[in-house]
Amino acid sequence: MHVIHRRAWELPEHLVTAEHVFFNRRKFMAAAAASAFLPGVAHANAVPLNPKFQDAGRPVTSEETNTNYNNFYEFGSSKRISSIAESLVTKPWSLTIDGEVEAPQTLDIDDLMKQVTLEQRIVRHRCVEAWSMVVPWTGFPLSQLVAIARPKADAKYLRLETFNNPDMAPGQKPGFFSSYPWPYVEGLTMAEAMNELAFMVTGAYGKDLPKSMGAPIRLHTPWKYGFKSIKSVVRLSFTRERPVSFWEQLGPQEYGFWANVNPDVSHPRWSQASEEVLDSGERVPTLLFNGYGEFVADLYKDMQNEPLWM
Ligand SMILES: Nc1nc2c(c(=O)[nH]1)N[C@H]1C(S)=C(S)[C@@H](COP(=O)(O)O)O[C@H]1N2
Ligand SMILES: [Mo]
Repeated sequence: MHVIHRRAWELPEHLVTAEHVFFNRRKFMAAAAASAFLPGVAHANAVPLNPKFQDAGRPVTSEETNTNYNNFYEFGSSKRISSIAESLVTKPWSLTIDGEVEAPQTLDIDDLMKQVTLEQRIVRHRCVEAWSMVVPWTGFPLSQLVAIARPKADAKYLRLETFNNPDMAPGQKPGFFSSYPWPYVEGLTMAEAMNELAFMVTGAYGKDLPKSMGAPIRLHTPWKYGFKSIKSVVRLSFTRERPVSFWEQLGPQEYGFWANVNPDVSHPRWSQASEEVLDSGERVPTLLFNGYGEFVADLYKDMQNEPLWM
């Protein structure tokens, strides 16, 4: 965002723009100047950057890299699924909320968007495959969606589910991946879901979320390996039983429920000690909880017998 500071009467727009448009533009420019904006990112409207997440300690990964290096198995196992993912139909889109709630409901995403407060966050994303990037998300804390869902006191877990439609996702066609247990499922404890780091993402780089990144709405849990960050969510179920996630069902020795980032606990087939930072050409040491321990370490302090790191 390039803001030119001039006095209002010096602005050439004043001469050519209708007064109400001029006024709105001034308001927008004031908002843009007041909140810290991402350099070089175009903003359709002024979504504030959460000051707690304005610096990920590494440069933001380029949009070009991020939209062309994705894990989205519904569209195949390649990282370059962005053009195939264009067949994902995101309008209309609704979220079904069920399980242990006061009243099950189906929420149209446009209605949901009117009920939440958007913010931007720049956060690190660490895939279990030992690569990472830094992403400027737009979205809202998952806790806001939980409040809308009104779970009952006996809800212990939140189970999230992706669409299942072989007509728009070739990976879901019978025989494409033998025995993959579609739809993609993930889960969190209620305490994790209420943690301020758990984020529902609706945009990236100041724009609507690209299909390859899980449009129109996906989860991001930056302290966990990337597979927890389920894309293109259609259903949230509040449960008493711990959900079994997609990768856990496929390979429970390799992918668990907790999946918290820990450099000292190797994946059975590779080390997690370091990661390749996409775009940078560098490998850096991986951080416990991906560096977000101040927000989440307390969640696990009485769980030493759980396999927290896979
Ligand atoms: N529905 C669905 N969600 C998914 C996946 C997937 O294959 N399907 N892959 C996961 C993995 S392994 C990672 S690393 C992230 C990748 O998100 P990105 O493509 O936006 O970087 O999405 C996660 N969410
Ligand atoms: Mo991943």
